[in-house]
Amino acid sequence: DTENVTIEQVDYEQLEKKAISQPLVKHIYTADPSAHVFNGKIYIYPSHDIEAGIEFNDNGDHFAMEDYHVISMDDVNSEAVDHGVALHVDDVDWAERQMWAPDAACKDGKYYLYFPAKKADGIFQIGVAVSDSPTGPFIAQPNPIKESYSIDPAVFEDDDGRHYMYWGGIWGGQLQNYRNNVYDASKGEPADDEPQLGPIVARLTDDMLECDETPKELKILDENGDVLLAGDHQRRFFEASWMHKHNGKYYFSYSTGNSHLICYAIGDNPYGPFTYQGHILTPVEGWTTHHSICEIDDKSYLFYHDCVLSKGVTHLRSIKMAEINYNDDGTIIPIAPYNK
Ligand code: FUB
Repeated sequence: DTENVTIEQVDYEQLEKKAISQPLVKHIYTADPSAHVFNGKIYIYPSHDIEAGIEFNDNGDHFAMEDYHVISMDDVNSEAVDHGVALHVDDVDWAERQMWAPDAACKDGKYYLYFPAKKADGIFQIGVAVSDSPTGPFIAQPNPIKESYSIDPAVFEDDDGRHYMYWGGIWGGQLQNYRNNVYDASKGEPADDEPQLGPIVARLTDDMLECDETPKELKILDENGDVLLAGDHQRRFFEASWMHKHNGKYYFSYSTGNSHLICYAIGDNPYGPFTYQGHILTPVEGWTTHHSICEIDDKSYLFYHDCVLSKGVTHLRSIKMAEINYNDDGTIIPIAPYNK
């Protein structure tokens, strides 16, 4: 657990040597990498971390990002190329601040960047911006996606070409202020012995710009078929939704937030229910952990981030990638980000 380790106690040179992978880019800080293969090339859509001089708090105000850069790689061993600013908050009519974890999708030759940001009233919503190129520049729609709220959109394309957006995050991500898609500031996290707040999913419209149905809460079940409890901090959903498919099964993965794990659950369709399986990544250096999983040339890769390059500054992160493997029963072999 990294929570109580202070910067002074960590030997970052040693940690860098022990890291199973190195930052993909070092000239800027990047986080929350959403990776895709579009037209045979790897594109990564990360957050672009900056130092805004805002003190750490549980709302995450110190994550004050202003724009997105797209990173591309010809293959898993090639250089990661930064394509510059793809979208800036100043060019999004409805958004005021905090451009958090994005994702992207491709349909019929157009590229869609999905991103959360706070409006002037301090409430997060999710927007979409469109481009003819996977690297942007992206032009934002004038309004956020109508039925969206909270943070961390992840857009999954199923084999039939339909796209689903998964989202949500508690604490700074504000999901605890919603019940049945309705905002209620008086609501908070459920009690420890009550069912957790699940992530949200909705199929997208054919034009990729809106939800095509009323958003639904995903159920993540324990080994007895019961929804994980809100007090089960080692397993409950916190933020960082991701969906991928492997051998016909649907894998929903996510961060447990304050216990710093990337976990996953398996289901039979995009809506679940999903049954908890275990963790994929043990804690990284830094408070947040956020990932994506992408199949590239018949191998599976975990894209993730840590704070080793910034020597533990929790809002100055660096994206990394590492191969992951499956057991014969479809479970994922977990990885640790640093060798002992
Ligand atoms: O990057 C800002 C926030 O930190 C993301 O939206 C969360 O998932 C966490 O990684």
